Amino acid sequence: MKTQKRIAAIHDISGLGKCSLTVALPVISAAGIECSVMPTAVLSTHTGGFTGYTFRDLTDDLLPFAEHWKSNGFRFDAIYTGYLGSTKQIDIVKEIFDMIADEDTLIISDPAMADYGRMYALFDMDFAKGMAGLCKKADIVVPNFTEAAFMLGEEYVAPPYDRAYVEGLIKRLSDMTGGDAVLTGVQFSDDGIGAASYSRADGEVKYAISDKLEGSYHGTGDVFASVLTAAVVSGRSLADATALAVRFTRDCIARTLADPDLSRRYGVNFEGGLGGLASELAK
Ligand code: PXL
Repeated sequence: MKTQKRIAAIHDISGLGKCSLTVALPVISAAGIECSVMPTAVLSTHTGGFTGYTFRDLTDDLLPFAEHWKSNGFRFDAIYTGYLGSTKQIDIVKEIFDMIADEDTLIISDPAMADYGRMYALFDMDFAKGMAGLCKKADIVVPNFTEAAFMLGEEYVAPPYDRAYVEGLIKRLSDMTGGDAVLTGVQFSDDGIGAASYSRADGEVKYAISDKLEGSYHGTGDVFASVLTAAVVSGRSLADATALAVRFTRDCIARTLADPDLSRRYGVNFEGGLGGLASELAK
């Protein structure tokens, strides 16, 4: 029996709408990995497409949370960060990396803050600068094209892309962070979508592209990054983990599209894929 791995997931918890911790926790658990959660904020729903949501900021709890974990001597195979509630939280989470990571802890950061050329509600460009600073402490970053461009101080470019742009962007990003990168939302044509991965050790950009299904769905970035994190911590290479995350996310969208209850489009049906993910990662 191998020692069970442990990941600390630092994200908000949005009560309804399937994103951040309500995705990271089940996905990582399905992979057989312990998921310790550090909630950055508690919301009634996520902020994309809902109005009137509650937002309980937990900034003041984060350091005491981490101090308690540290004083108990817990070690983490990985720390996985996502949506953070404020620029102040970014600085605190950087401090938490120094407190609870050891030299073998992998830091994976999804700078969840923007999409389609726009920052999410509640964030501005200073937040993007702060997030770039946090990503410099990560071993793997998982942005979409908007987040990558904003962290580099570049203009957002809408799809379709050519290889020269994708490979230039991912390498500039990796040079900025000093780590590996996975870029989501790669589209070379109207009928395919996927991700590019760049491992500095290989020095090569690899692609995983699937067929593009109709519509756009909230929370797919969180589903993707959670599966990628679980797969990397399970021992998959970055390129294999990226391919698995692309396939898993595509299948979540297919399941959601096949569901006549449109209200379920606040987040995708990832639950139906957890059994398959568990078997795949147990191999
Ligand atoms: O899926 C990213 C995300 C996570 N958490 C909250 C959000 C969003 C995107 O809008 O609002 C609270």
